[in-house]
Amino acid sequence: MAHFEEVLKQSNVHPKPAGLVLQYGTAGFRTNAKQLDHIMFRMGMLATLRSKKTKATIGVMVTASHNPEEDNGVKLIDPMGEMLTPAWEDYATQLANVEQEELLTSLKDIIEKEAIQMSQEANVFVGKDTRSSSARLSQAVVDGVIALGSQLKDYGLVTTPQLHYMVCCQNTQGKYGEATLKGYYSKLCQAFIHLTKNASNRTDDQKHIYVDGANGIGALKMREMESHLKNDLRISIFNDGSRGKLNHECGADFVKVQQKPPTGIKINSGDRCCSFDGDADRIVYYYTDSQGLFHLLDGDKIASLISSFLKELTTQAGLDLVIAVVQTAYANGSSTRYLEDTMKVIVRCTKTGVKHLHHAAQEFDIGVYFEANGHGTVLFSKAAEEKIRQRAEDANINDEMKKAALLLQSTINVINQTVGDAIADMLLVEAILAVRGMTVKQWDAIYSDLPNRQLKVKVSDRRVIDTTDAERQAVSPAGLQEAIDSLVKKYRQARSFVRPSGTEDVVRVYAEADTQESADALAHEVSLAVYRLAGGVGHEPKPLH
Ligand code: G16
Repeated sequence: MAHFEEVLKQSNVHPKPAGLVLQYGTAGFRTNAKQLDHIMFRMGMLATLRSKKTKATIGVMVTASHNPEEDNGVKLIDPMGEMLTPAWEDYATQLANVEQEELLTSLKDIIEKEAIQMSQEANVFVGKDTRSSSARLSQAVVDGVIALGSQLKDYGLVTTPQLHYMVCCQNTQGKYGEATLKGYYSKLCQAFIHLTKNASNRTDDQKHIYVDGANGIGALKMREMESHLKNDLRISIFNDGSRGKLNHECGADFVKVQQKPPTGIKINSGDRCCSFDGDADRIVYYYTDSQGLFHLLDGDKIASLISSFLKELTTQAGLDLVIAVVQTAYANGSSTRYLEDTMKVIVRCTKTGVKHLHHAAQEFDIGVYFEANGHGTVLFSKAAEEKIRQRAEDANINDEMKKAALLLQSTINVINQTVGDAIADMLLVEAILAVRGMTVKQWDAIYSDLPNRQLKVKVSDRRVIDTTDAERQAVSPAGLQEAIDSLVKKYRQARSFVRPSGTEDVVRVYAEADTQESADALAHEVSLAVYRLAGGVGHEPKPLH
């Protein structure tokens, strides 16, 4: 077939380095940008096959999110704007790793297994972040898409969640919104303005937010959005990419892991700040108090704020809807206790990776899902959306119920339900604080985090670590879980787990305990156990103090 000749021709322009093997990780392929040209070309082809199979538009986003500037990666987006179905991750890995001469055989194998009609039309949306390698790599994606004869729309520079949004809009024939940046900004901003317009408790300083753009795409997109907010929110953007390096000492991952403010941001005590990551799908909040102490409000605290707001509104609107919060093993123990004991909402724990949380959240009327690192959103079932709509239009209810139902409708519209979205999440948090007249300190005080520490350990092959129970227990290498268990016993209110990262070549270690010294000591001791039992490379981990 003509397409296959074109594939052969183009694959010589995007050759695979012989012997290179890469795995589809937590959120797609991710490694040094120099190794990714063939992956991008091949993922362009896979997206085309997925589009033919689903008879829908598929998205391909070129980004390495929180990773350093020299890395890059690719995330594939399924028809409703969600992450690629895990069933196809195996095809992605297969196609990524076959040598040049087996490429056609591998493509034909996928076509046959999935019974794909090659005459079916295909459509692929492509987007990229601001990395210097992204332009070249997104061209490789485009070459792959065109080689298999698909239609294509290149959105150029967009945040990851914006591309997820476009894909969903396209495949719902505009029911979710208009598949343009203008459509995205106006939907979110109109909903935000609606939420805040009658917020009688809102103070002036609640109309001003400081944003660390991680020197990435989020900063550019916030600037684009500003005019749609019609001065309802003042935004001061730091780390906008004009000087600093992407994700370097700034951004959501840095702030969360280091538990300190990013460089490049000038703020006074009590100012409300947030940090995005490199592709603006994560957000964390923070402030410093009058003693100069740093306070982090991470994904757990954001989930707690949002779920309490939704519970209050559904109760006021007289709606009986089941609300659940989905977390991962990284969720702070205090947040889980607060949600279960004080808020009385259902809490679920899944493996790391938004695809797992998203899936679990779909089981409820309202599923709030957040990773502690600030990656999350809210999902409303179709039935829940319909009940809210009917209640808002019901002429026979009292004013309080009506107001709550209308606020719920606007809340749905300010959220990007396809995936975690730093911009949409920020607008939602800002609206909730405005409606409640709540300061960042009051929000922070809903519960106190247990002190915690995250570390990374380099090992020769991180796949030697295997986990179970939503990553809370290590099943291999032998002896590691026993070692962790006996270390945890030495400290009060302690918990620790380890897991191989799916985005970096490291093993991640998490520990929490009653004091910061204990959490730090436990994290260090567990790191040593990983180093010794899982084939650590380089120097032994040193104590933090
Ligand atoms: C991705 C995933 C997240 C995950 C993070 C870290 O985020 O989408 O769900 O928490 O990687 O994963 P790991 O610990 O496996 O490296 P992002 O924002 O980097 O795309």
